[in-house]
Amino acid sequence: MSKPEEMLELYQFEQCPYCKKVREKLTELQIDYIARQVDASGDREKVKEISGQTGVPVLVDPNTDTVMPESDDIVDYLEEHYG
Ligand SMILES: N[C@@H](CCC(=O)N[C@@H](CS)C(=O)NCC(=O)O)C(=O)O
Repeated sequence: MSKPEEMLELYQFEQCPYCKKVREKLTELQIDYIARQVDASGDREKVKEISGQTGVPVLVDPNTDTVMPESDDIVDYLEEHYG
């Protein structure tokens, strides 16, 4: 399948193991993305606003109007759309 036309965004923080899983899948698929850095224990207002919950990772794909939490769902989504 083709690469995304518009850049994906990943709300995440470096030490989060679930975020790492998604970063590794993005790298494996050679997909460029914008990392939106979230405080490990701080303000999650933006994450809540866009996804309706406070957990990260959250993937935003403007190509399909998708906003998705849950690392396993994100990995499956990336495989399906860009794998
Ligand atoms: N089941 C989720 C777990 C994600 C998760 O627990 N993320 C932590 C950071 S490592 C978090 O954001 N916790 C705060 C919260 O859920 O509000 C996934 O696989 O993405």
